[in-house]
Amino acid sequence: MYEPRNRIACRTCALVVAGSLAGQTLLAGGSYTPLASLSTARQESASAVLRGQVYVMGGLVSGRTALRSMERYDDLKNRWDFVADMPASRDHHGAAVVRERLYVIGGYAADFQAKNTVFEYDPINDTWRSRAPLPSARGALSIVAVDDRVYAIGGVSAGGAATRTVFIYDPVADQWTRGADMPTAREHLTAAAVGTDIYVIGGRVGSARASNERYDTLNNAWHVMRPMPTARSAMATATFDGKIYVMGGEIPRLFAINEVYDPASDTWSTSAPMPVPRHGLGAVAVSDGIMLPGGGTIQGLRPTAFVDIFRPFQLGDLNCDGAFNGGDIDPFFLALGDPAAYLARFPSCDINNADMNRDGMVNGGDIDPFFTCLGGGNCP
Ligand SMILES: [Ca+2]
Ligand SMILES: [Ca+2]
Repeated sequence: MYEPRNRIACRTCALVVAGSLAGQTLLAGGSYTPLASLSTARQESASAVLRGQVYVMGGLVSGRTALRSMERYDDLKNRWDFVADMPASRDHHGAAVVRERLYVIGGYAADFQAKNTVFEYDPINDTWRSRAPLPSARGALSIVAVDDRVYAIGGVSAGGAATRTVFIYDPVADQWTRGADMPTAREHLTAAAVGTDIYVIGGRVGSARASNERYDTLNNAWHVMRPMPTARSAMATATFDGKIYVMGGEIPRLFAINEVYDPASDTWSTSAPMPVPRHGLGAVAVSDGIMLPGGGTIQGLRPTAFVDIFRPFQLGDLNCDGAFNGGDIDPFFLALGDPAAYLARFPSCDINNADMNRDGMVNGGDIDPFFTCLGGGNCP
């Protein structure tokens, strides 16, 4: 969900830029920078931002071993610290934050059976407690928070069937209600919020799905949107600057692809592919990009501790260093005056970042908006 309180302070950017530009992988449409690895390799874990810090909890470390542990990212020291274990091991669960509490919902235990548990984490006291359970057990589901409610969407039932259900949790009342069923049953699906809408993307029922369905939380209504170009499941999905990035995944193979959905136009585009393809990984929007902890590095099971951050290119960033500043002036004029020379000099950058007035053309009309934004005025 794109919301300032869910995004960590920009201390990470300084650290990333100063510390590891040499390790950055620049590709058309964005860049990926490795961060400190998790203490424990894990896939099918969950992740969330709580009080400005990224947490990763649970997941599979081997075929039959689910984890109880939770790690918290220290963005000043670029390291992960263990905090209190969850009450029980979980994998294929989901997590979301409401009112500065973390909720870990559903998932499997080592028996690979879906659970109905709800665990609440208090970051001040580093303690967990159980809350009202899901009305029905679910694993490989999606969990998203919107307006102080937690939405548990789809996933596998205790009987192993893919579901269409929406369960809605009110943490204050500690009560669950049921929302309208989504059009397409799915598990290993992903979801992300933009405003008060939740977009539920991909997943599988045997084979992978390309479905993109929008749940309007205000009206409890579903709308079928333009499908994702590449059917996949178990992707990393997060909202950044109003767009939804859908990265990696599996079925029918391991994917590196990064497809971007723009809810404003109901269109898809392609951004930079992942240099380290994974599925069953975390995805958390932070101040300067989307952090991607862990995941499986082959289709099936091979968990990694690897973590990187994807930073979409931004308008005005013509040298694609992740920042818009005076260093972009010369590349901007090169892009305007000699696009071929620009592309030759900056082969991994996106010339469309010079389209400052977003009219689909890079030309003189972009000069005033460029300098207005650079000078601290209105930016597109
Ligand atoms: Ca720049
Ligand atoms: Ca333009």
